[in-house]
Amino acid sequence: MLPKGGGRTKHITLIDPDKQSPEVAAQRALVAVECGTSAIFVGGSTDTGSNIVDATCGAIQEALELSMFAASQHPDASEEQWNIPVILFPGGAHAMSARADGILFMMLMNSKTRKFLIEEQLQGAPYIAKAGLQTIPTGYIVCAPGGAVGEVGQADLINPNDTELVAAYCQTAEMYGFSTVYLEAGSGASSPVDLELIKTAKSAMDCTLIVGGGIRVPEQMLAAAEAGADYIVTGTITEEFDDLQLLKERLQSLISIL
Ligand code: 1GP
Repeated sequence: MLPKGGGRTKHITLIDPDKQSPEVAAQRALVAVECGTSAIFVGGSTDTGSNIVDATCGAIQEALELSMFAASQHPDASEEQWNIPVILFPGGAHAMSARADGILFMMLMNSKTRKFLIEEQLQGAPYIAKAGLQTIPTGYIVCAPGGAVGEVGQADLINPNDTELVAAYCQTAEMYGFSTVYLEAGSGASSPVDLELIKTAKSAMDCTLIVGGGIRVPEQMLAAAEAGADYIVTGTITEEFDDLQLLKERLQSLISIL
């Protein structure tokens, strides 16, 4: 899950279950898939309970299955288009669902508290094992400006000139055996992750590199892709459109740039 795309950057849509009903989340996810997104992350807000996360994962999975079935009835349609993983992006051990396909099993590497370095993981691991969720071992690194996740996660933020530090974090992630590193500027950040940090991270390790936070326009997508992101996550823009046609146009303009 989340392999490097052979040089081509892919897009991931983040759905925060707290921001809409499960039905609307499913509609938004389908629009994102139509536009070419490669995976759906479900999570974000720190206080969302497992019941809402589970209902949202279930609604998205059902919608994807229905679309896949509908495509199978049309010779010109592609079933494979709807074969998209739903992956938990948990704010903690309280936000789980067995109806996801996998989970970003994250260490918030630059957190100053044990809670996000190891304690939430200890709480979540037995559930994950029982549910049989595929884990994606991920070094999660919060960069300036950091937003809510920086504050809640008590992150020692990575600043744009901290290139040696971000390289050391990436090397550490790789030495731990993590498959993936996620450079995060914070949801709704006023500016995305600094491009030098992305370039440095990319050249410091062989892990899959995810970048997200504050990416809103095609130019920012392109710049992050050229700097070396394997996957770019957007979340907030998906929440801004109640009109699905407008959402489609906005996401198409972003994803088609890749
Ligand atoms: C947040 O990186 C994601 O965890 C997406 O950020 O909501 O700013 O797109 P946005």
